[in-house]
Amino acid sequence: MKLRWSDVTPRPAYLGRRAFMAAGAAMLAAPAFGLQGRPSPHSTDEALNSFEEITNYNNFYEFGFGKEDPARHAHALTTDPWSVEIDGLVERPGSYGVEDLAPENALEERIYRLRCVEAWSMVIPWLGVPLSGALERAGVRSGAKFVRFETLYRPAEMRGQNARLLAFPYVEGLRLDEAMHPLTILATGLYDQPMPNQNGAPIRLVVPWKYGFKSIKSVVRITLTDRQPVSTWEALQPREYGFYANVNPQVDHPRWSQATERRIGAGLFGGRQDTPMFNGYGDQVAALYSGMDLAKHY
Ligand SMILES: Nc1nc2c(c(=O)[nH]1)N[C@H]1C(S)=C(S)[C@@H](COP(=O)(O)O)O[C@H]1N2
Ligand SMILES: [Mo]
Repeated sequence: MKLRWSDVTPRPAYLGRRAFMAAGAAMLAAPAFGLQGRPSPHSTDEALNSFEEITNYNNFYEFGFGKEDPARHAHALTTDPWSVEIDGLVERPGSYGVEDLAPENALEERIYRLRCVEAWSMVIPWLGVPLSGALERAGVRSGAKFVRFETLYRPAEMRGQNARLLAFPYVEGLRLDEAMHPLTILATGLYDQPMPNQNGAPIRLVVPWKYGFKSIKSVVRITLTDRQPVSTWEALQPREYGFYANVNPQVDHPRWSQATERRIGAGLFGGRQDTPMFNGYGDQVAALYSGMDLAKHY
């Protein structure tokens, strides 16, 4: 299956997006934004969420709790200049530019399901590159077993950081084999456009078989390490947000079921659907966890 969003987006949604863009400063730039990802066999052909949905219903606690807060406040974030520090167990530690890690001419379109631990979901046409390539640029040293990611800490521009809604900076982590898996990407855009601030500009992680909170936004540091990182949500409540956080309909969150999800935009009453194991990516990723008790390591 090799599809691009323009092949699979229903016409009304596409027109909706054009109208949306025409309303903004981007008028002439619509075709000229120039970001075009190569189609990927990893893309789903499920119906896409609209650009409006993807950019107006967000979790990004650096800008507040509410789903509309990121759209309202993330414009305050300066995303250029930006650099990502890669350190720890690497051959070439240092400061990497977004363009070094995810060159425009290498971008792929990855249409992925996103399943939030809160039991809602979307389908998003990301633009990005495999994280593995970026890590290879820095040269992973033997002994590295995990990758730790950190989001920008800049309370002057990220108003939720002053409110201390979480222990900032936001931190996430992956096992090295999860980080090197071909489905794991660094995304720099969506719908053929540079990443909107509320979705984690200018560069964020996307790990489609895990709950959304693993897909850390606005990354400024990537550290290769021999120790399992403690992620922000895990530190807050380890019984609710484990390190692995693989989507698993059989392991309920202590406060709600994970068996089903509400697909955003699918309608107020008809929108619930079953959640598949590993968010539907089991064929590709189940082998990473063979022999592990997924009810214990959630
Ligand atoms: N830095 C940072 N990254 C974050 C979050 C956050 O609050 N801060 N929220 C996470 C959660 S809970 C989800 S569901 C996804 C949402 O991504 P989206 O808003 O692009 O759909 O981002 C994740 N990445
Ligand atoms: Mo989430």
